[in-house]
Amino acid sequence: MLSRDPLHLETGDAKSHGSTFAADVRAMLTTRPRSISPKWFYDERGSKLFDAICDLPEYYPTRTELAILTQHAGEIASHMGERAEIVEFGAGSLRKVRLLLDAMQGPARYLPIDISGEHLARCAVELQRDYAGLDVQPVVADYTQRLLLPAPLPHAGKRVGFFPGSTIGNFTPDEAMHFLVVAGQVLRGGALLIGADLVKDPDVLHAAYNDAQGVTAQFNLNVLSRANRELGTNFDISKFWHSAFYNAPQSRIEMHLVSRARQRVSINGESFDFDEGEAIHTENSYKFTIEGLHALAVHAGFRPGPVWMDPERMFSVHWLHAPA
Ligand code: AVI
Repeated sequence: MLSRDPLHLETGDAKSHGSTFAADVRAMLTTRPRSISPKWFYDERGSKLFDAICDLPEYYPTRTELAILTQHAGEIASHMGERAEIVEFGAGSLRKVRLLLDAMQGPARYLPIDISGEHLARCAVELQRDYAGLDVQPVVADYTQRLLLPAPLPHAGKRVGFFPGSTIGNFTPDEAMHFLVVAGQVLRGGALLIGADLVKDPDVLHAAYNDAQGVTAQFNLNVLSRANRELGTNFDISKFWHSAFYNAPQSRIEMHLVSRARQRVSINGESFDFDEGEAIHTENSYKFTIEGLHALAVHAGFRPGPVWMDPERMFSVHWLHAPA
């Protein structure tokens, strides 16, 4: 069976994505202190750089979460029950879900949601090839907006959301709450399986975002290269430093791009100045305690269930019961 054509939902297609990048880059240039959303990291090159980050020796989250999912897949699958439907938010390359599908009892349907339609369609076809009996329905949408998903199949079991990778940590607290409320609405009566990176030794965190090979630096700088490619800006990439540090009072890694010199950047004939040392804030990556994640979930209407962790308590995977 071939994968179905992706469903395109109005909440965010490729076009609106493009024009908003232009607006966000302009807002970053015109507003101080300067900042831009980390969602703009993920063009084709940025997605490849992120995949490379996931394989770095210093970047523990991906391999730790994979180990947790591998070790506990059977138990997680028993919570899902028979004929469950998986909805994956920001599905990316559809790698982690395979661990769940392999352990599940007759999964009814898999709905991967992603903003990047072409990549999603390609990965969905590959997955469909490997899981011939599975109903795969890719959905192209911005899952951070309100979501309207296809109705559950008549004989399906629970609808279970899957949000791995601690991507929730890249949201502001308000965005995280908004995401959980929206997820609760589409998962009514089901559950959410969510990965959350944990608070830990700041040296370990620092190394994870300042790798020796400089891949994270390239990933960070890619947002400026992307602006040059797509919007015709003239950022001189060699004139910005990658800076990542742990802000302990806020429990988050912050990434910035710091101007190495006084410089001028232009877009559509307009010029903007950067002082030496002036920074663009590009990403927050919040780290959680189990209690903190539970408090957020309860506030959004979820009821905490089991939590799975690695022996060093580096990373956590949570089962959250969705509102009825
Ligand atoms: C996708 N996200 C959870 C990653 C993180 O760790 O916050 C993005 C990332 N940024 C730098 N390295 C990885």
